[in-house]
Amino acid sequence: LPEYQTSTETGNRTLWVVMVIMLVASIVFTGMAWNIPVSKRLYHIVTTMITIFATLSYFAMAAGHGIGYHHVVERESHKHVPDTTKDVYRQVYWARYVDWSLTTPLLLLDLCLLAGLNGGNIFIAIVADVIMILTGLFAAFGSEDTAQKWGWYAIACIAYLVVIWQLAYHGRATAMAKGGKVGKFFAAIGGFTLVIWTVYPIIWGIADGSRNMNVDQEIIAYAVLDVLAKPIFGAWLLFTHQSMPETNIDI
Ligand code: RET
Repeated sequence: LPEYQTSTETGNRTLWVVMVIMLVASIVFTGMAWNIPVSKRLYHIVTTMITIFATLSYFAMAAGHGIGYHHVVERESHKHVPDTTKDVYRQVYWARYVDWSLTTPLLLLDLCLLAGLNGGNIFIAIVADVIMILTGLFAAFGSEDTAQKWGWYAIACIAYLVVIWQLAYHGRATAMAKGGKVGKFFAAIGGFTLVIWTVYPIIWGIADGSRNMNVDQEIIAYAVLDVLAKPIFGAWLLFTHQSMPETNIDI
């Protein structure tokens, strides 16, 4: 008999709660944008788009859309009889990957603008980030074979290292060059981002990768991370920007 790994009421309620948090953040960030001149709103616009995309993606997932089933054949060993196999179907929320492929480049754009990175470095960071998310999607769905799955995962991790290199090395240098205040703020919010983002592949490995976490636990883990990475990150960036003119940007 096949085994179905699906979310329950707990996971579903969590998805609705996060959707409301993302919606409230979008409204608050929009209100903040209205209070400053149009020419100075780039951080606000980018950040609001991030939470709007997240609102839509959480709405889809909570409503039961954007979900697929990943089929795996698990081998079961027995003591005195030959091994048998079991078909496992696990819910995978592909809506997340649609969300991440749009919102993680925008989050990086916020950080790149803050750091004052040049166009070339910004472009490398964003393209590497998109490669990370899409190869992560292949890891989640593309293959039933474990070795291939972890192969895609490894490629995604290499792309992630490229992102980190652009931000932590080049970004930190240009942020420091903008002066101590911006340098310190970039180090703080960039360090926060690095820690939060690095937990995503860990959760993925435990949940989707090795199925040691059930679907509800996975939803809750990503919910906490998403709230930190989007509304909390965004509020920190926008409030600091308003009180620190050195973070102003020319574009
Ligand atoms: C995957 C799996 C493959 C390996 C790696 C991953 C990294 C994902 C990251 C996601 C960040 C998401 C954010 C969402 C916004 O709220 C795709 C999980 C490295 C870093 C910040």
